[in-house]
Amino acid sequence: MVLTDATTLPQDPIDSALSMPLIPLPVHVRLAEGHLLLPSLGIEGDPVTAALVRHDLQRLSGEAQPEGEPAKASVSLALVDDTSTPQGYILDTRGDGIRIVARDSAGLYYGTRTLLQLLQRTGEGWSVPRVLIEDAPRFAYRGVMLDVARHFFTVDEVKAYVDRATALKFNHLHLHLTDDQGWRLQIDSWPLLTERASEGDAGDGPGGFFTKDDYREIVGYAAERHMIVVPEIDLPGHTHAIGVAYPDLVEEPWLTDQIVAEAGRLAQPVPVHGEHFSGWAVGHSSLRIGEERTYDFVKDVLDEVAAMTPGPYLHIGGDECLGTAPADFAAFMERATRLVSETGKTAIAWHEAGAAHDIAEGTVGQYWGSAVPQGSHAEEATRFVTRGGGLILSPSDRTYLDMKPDAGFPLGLDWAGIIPLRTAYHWDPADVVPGVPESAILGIEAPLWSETVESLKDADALVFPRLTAHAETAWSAREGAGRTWESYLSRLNALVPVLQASGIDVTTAAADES
Ligand code: TNX
Repeated sequence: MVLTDATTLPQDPIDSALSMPLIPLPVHVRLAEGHLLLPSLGIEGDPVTAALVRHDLQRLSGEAQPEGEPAKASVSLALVDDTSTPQGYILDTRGDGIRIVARDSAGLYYGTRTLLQLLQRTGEGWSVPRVLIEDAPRFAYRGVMLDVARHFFTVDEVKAYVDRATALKFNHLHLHLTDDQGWRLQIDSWPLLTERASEGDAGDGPGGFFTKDDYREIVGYAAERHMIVVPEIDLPGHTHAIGVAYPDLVEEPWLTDQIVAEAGRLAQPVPVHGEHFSGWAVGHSSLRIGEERTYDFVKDVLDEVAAMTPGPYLHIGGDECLGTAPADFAAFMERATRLVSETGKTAIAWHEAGAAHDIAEGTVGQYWGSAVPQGSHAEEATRFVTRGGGLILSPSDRTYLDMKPDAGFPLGLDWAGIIPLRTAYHWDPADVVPGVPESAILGIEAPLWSETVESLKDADALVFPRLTAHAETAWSAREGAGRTWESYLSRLNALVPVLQASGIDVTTAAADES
C-alpha cells in the first residue's frame, strides 16, 4: 500500500527521522548517521521484559533467540532510579549496542515496542538506524475496547488483539463482556448466565463464554504486557440476554416503531422476552429497576468480577437505556456505582450515567458522543468531573473502529458517520468537552463493536490502519516537530511493512487518503 502525501516531504535530517516507522510519534527523535548492524540479538537486563522481547523476535524472525548473554550483549534494558515521567524511556542505538533506559518496567517495555518498529532483518543479521529517542506518554489511559458479546472472540484471538494494541503502546483493554445478544463470563452465583445466555450471538454463530480461568489467562497475558483489563458488565440496559437465563430480572422488551421498522429493513428479528436475540437493535432492554432481587444479582456479579480483576476499574455500562424512565435510570446508576465502590474498585460508566446527579464519587465517565457534543452529552460528561472522577474520550465519529472507513467498505456500521483515516487522526481529546481541563482527562479509548465483526481478520480490516492514529492521539504530545498529518502518513507508510511482518493484514483502505 502506498500512502500519498509522503512524497511531498522535504528530505532534511529532521524529516528523514520522521519518515521512520514510528507510531505513536515519540517526544524527541534525534537521527544520527548510518545503521547499527548486529549479527544476533542477545538481550541483557530486566528478565521479564527480556523474555517478552525474545519471544517477539522469535515470532518475527522464525528463529530461536539466544537465551544467555552473548559475548557482546546487543540489547541492554536498564531500570534507573530517577524522576523521569512514568512509562517513559530512552532508546539509544548510537553506541556499539542498543540501550533502553527507563524508570519503570512499563517504560522499558514501551522502549522495546519502539525498537521492534525500527528493527530490520537483513542478510547480515539485524539492523537498526542510529538514533536517540526520548519518549513519554501524554495520557495515562490509552484504551482499546473489544465487544466479545455481539460476536465472541476466543482467548487466543483476544491475546492477538492485546499484541496488536500493546505494540502501539495502548495499556487498557476494555472487554465488553455482556450485551443483549450474549453473556460471555462465568459467574458462579448465577450459573444459568453461561449455561443459557452465552449461546448464540448477533448473527447465526454459536456464541461462547470465558470461564474464570480463561478470563484470568487474558488478564495475566495483558498484565505481562503492561495492559490493564477493564471488564464491562453493561447495566441496566443491554441486558436482554440476562432475561434468557433469568426472565424475572428483566423487563419486557420496549419496542418502538423505529426498532420494528429497522429490524424489518435489516431482515432481523425483534427481541422476544426470555428468548435469544440475534438482531442489532439497541435500547429495548432493561433490568427491573424496582425489584430488590435485581440488586442481589448486580452485587453478586460485581463482587465476582471484582475478585478476578486485579485492575482498578469495573465498567458498568449505563448506555442507551432508551425505554427506562430518567428517574429509574438515575436511581439504578447511583446504586450500581456504589456497589462498585464497595468492591474497592472505581466504576466507569458511559457518559449518559452523568444524568444521575448522585453517582458514586470518583466514577469515571466514558464519553461516546460526537467530537462536537450534541444535546446534553457535554453536561452529562462534565458531571463525572464535578463528582471527582475523570473522563475517557471515545468520540464515536472519530474513535469508533466499527464505523466504516469508506462508504463501500464491506464491514462496519455508519450511524456515527464514515470515518476515513484522516478523520480518525484529526481531533484532540482536550477540545471535545468544553470546560473540562486536560488534567481531568484520563485518556482515550477506541472501541470495536462487533455486530459485523466475526473474526480477527474482520477486526484487523476495520482496525488497521486507524488504530495507529488513535495510538498517536493517546500517546504523543499535542504539538511538536512531526505531530502533523503529513508526518503521520509518512511514518505510517514506513510502518505498514512492519505491521504486515507481524501478521496483520493491513488493507489498502487508507491508500486513497491525502
Ligand atoms: C452504540 S455507543 C453502542 C453499542 C453498539 C454500537 C454500534 C454505545 C455505548 N453503545 O451498543 O454496538 O453503537 O456502533
